[in-house]
Amino acid sequence: MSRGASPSLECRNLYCKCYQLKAIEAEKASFKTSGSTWSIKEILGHLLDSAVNNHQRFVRAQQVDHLSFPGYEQTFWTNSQHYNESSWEELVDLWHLYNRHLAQVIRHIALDALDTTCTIGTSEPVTLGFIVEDYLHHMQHHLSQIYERSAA
Ligand code: NI
Repeated sequence: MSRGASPSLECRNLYCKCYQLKAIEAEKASFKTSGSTWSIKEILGHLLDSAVNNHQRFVRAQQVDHLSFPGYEQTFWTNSQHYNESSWEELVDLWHLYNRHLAQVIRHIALDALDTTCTIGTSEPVTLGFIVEDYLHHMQHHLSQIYERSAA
């Protein structure tokens, strides 16, 4: 991966996010406005689900010419793992360390592997490079959502 392509995964940046997340009180992190709306813990849990699914894509796509991989049903994933019962601090640590590892994975993807096409679930094929960018945008989107929610 070209250097600097994933600034949001740089160690210092991740550490900073981790610090900001831990500043949110656990009680606030588990607060649900309604049964169907995710709490802050569940949003971070969703980001973990995204991390573990994308981890598989990042690695598997480097081994083949074309990757076909299942999608994941996000509501089922968050509900079935009961993230609201998790310790907030442990959840943040898990998210932090997992992404530190993913930063290493992404850093070592060869440039030509970024062109490998991937079909995820029933979606149109996209390149591995797109999947990496999309992973980072998706993370930023939900982190902003968490910060907004925590400030409310
Ligand atoms: Ni999402």
